[in-house]
Amino acid sequence: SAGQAVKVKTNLVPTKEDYQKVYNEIASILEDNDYDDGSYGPVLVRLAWHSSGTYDKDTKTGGSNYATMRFEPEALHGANAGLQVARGVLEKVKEKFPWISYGDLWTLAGVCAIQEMGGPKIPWRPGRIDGFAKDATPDGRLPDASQGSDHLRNIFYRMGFNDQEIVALAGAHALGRCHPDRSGFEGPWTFSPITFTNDFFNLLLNEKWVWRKWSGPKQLQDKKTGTLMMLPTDYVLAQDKSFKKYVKQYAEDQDLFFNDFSKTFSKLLELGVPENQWVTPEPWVLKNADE
Ligand code: ZEM
Repeated sequence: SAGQAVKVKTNLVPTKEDYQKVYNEIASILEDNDYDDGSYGPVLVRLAWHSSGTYDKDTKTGGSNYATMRFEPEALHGANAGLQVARGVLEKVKEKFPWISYGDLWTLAGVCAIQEMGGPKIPWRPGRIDGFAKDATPDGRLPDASQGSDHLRNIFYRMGFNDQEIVALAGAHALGRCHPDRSGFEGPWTFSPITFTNDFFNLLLNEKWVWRKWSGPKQLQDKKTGTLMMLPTDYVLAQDKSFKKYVKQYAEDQDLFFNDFSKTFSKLLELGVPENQWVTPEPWVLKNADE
């Protein structure tokens, strides 16, 4: 009758359940037997990291908020070579869930990939908004694998991390591989590149590493099989006294590594997002697809 309000389900603000649906959709597209080691997981972790690792704590610029890697020139920054693959597979998810921002989608994909590949739960929350090309940061904010410990500290201290956090994050190199047509480097770090483990630290400490003789960029290979690799920046973690302390701890204690990685990766993904944008005061823990 006249004057009576009609109740319409509006659902303007997506809920935790809505994001769980996106998570589940990402989980369902991870596997592809024709790609690399059979999973997009590693390259999705790298996308989440590169979209966040541009943060500078002094100017409060960069980070995952605006997903500026969608635009040139950031898409063409040397460090981001190959990440069009990750952005491409996530376009299919974006089509099904057009309401999610790119920054939320890319970071959620990193969380999903870690969890689905056997890693720890990564607390995550939505709130990033899409920005513009003008929000992009200059080239050179991500680490250069050919350099040493001073460079690593300069880059990661700028984001607000300490030595322990640098080592914890570097443990992500248990996953995936280097591609000659992306970075110039070649090969995987571990024998199980689509399972999240502390093997990066075990191998770094316990294998004998020798410089590879080849025409490509300087990298190390394991003396025993010659099939595994370490970047110069990985190798310094076992040389530098302060870094090495944590490498040892994480090699000995998988739970400690999983815990510290979870905290630090979660922190990385939140860099540069203004506090008032978060839709929840505390990050959520999303369920694995098989839970
Ligand atoms: Zn990586 N990383 N990374 N990294 N990374 C590569 C691949 C992957 C460095 C680096 O130069 C490279 C972190 C830190 C650092 C992953 C995750 C994380 C590659 C190979 C290089 C060269 C790219 C290629 O050719 O495809 C350097 C110097 C780092 C400083 C410490 C952090 C932090 C990460 C996440 C927390 C992952 C998962 C890969 C594998 C990607 C793939 O496609 O398999």
